[in-house]
Formats: sequence, C-alpha cells, structure tokens
Amino acid sequence: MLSNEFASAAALLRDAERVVALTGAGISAESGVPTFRGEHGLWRQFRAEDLATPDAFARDPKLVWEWYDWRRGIIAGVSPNPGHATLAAWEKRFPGFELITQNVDGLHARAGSTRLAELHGNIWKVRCTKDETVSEDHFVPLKTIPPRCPQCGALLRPHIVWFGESLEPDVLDRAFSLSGACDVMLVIGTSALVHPAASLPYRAAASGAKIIEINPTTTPLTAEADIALQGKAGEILPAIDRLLRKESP
Ligand code: BV8
Repeated sequence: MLSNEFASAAALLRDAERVVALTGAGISAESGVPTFRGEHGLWRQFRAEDLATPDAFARDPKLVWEWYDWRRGIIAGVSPNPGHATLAAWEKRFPGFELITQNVDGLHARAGSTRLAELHGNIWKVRCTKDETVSEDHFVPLKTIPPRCPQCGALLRPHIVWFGESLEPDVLDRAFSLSGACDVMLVIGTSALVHPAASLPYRAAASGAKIIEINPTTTPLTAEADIALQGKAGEILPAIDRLLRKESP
C-alpha cells in the first residue's frame, strides 16, 4: 500500500465536516466472524440467500434457528478488532461522524460506537411472530430451538431483515439522508452487492461526497471510489488514525 494513498485519505477526512462510514461483514472478518461471500465466506455449507429468507423460516424454523444459533456462538466468542475501535474513536474526532452497518453481529456497539444505524437488524434481538414485540436474547446456546415467545407461545424469529424483506423505513430513510449529506463516505468491508445498502455510496457520490473504499479485493464500487485502499480494515483504519493523530493529537 502506497503511503501517499493513506495520506490522501487522511487529508480528505481531516478537511471533512460530515463523515459517514458504511460497513459490511469484512470489518468483522479480523475478529473471526466469517463473511458471507468470498473464499472463507461460506457460513458452513449454507448461503445466506437460501437461509436468511421468510420462506426458509416458514419451511423450517428449526434449521434457520440452528444456523443463527451457530453464528451467535461464533460471535459471542469474538471481540471487536482495531477497525471497530477506530470507528468508535472517530465519533469523538469528527463532529458529524455517523456509522451505518449492514452487519448484525453487534460488534460496533461493543466497540463503543453509539451513532450507529443497524440496517439489517441485530442477531441478539428476537421478535415475536404474533405481536412483533422485540426483545434481547443473549443465551448461547439458545435455551430452546426454535425459541418461543414467553408471553404467547408463538414462534420467535431473529429481529433481522431477511432477503425479500423491506428494511425498517425510518432506518433506511436516515441512512439515505446521512449518505446524501456527507462530505466523505468510508465504505469498509462490503462486497457492495446487497441492496438497498449498496446504493448508499452512489447516493453519497451523487451529492458530491468523496468515496474512500477499504477492502482487500475490488468490488463493483471500486471503480467509482475516489480512493480505493486495498487491504484489511483492522490495519488500514488504525494506520489512517495514526496519520491524523500525528497532525492533530
Ligand atoms: C429489500 C441479514 C425491498 C441476514 C442481510 C436491487 C438490485 C438487486 C437486488 C435487489 C435490489 N433490491 C432488492 C434486491 C434483493 C436483495 C438483494 O440485494 N440481493 C442481492 C443478493 C443481489 N435485497 C433485499 O432483499 C433487501 N430487501 O430490498 O426490500 C424488496 C422487498 C421484496 C422484494 C424485493 C425487494 C434486504 C437485504 C438484506 C438481507 N439481509 N443480512 C443475516 O445476516 O442473517 S444481507 C447480508 O449481506 C448481510 O447483512 C451482509 O452484511 C450483507 C452484505 O454482505 P457484505 O456485508 O458485503 O458481506 P460479504 O461477505 O458479501 O463481503 C465481505 C467483504 O469484505 C468482501 O468484499 C471482502 O473482500 C471484504 N473483506 C474481507 N476481509 C476484510 C474485508 N474488508 C476489509 N477488511 C477485511 N479484513
């Protein structure tokens, strides 16, 4: 990685008033959470598109919950990495910093991020399929599979947005308005394939924002990015932070 690319990214961030970060599964990869796609990305032998759907849950709620229980077990055993920590620290460094994540693992919140929009929900939240009540459930493993609502006995489902389901309107509206109002968008660890999240960087660019992509591989967004830093988020984000601190501790 050429250091002048880091310096250019640091310069864009330093002069920005409103910085938005959009993250995907890649930012949790160095914590040990498998990504969805790519060489190590297979969740066991299943594909997210086949299991993270309402049809799959209707057909076999036990299998879908076994998959989530397995993922919860992995996530419960890992910690946020320096990439998560840097983004949490940047909430204090950049006044208008906002974080939008596609991830459901909760690692940004555990790292201390508070100005956070979880587009696709959270793996530690469950929702009653009868009255839509949302509650936290941190049992690892789950007490029963599939879990049932203690109030009414109906099936509980993960409070997660599945393929073919709409995102919560207010969360999505906020994500689009933040993207349309930022000066710089960091796009970190996402294959930029899943919509509507994948359209957020284009919204930002159309509104004049500079796009900085951080990813070890190229994505459909790479050609559109103003700066594409090829590498791991857990290494690149702290490196940029060190440059920023050198200039203004
Ligand atoms: C919807 C919860 C309206 C599940 C998830 C427009 C065009 C095309 C398709 C569509 C479209 N509009 C809607 C669709 C259909 C669909 C979709 O986008 N399909 C894709 C597959 C083509 N979208 C939807 O269904 C959405 N709903 O639009 O509602 C509607 C309603 C009815 C009918 C139609 C439309 C809902 C999408 C949400 C689905 N739920 N998650 C769960 O987690 O259990 S999405 C799932 O994919 C995860 O949330 C994940 O975050 C997300 C995106 O994946 P990534 O995060 O990018 O992860 P991935 O593994 O792909 O990539 C990781 C990247 O990290 C790689 O690039 C890798 O190189 C990089 N990396 C690896 N290591 C590192 C790293 N980077 C940095 N550092 C490292 N160390």
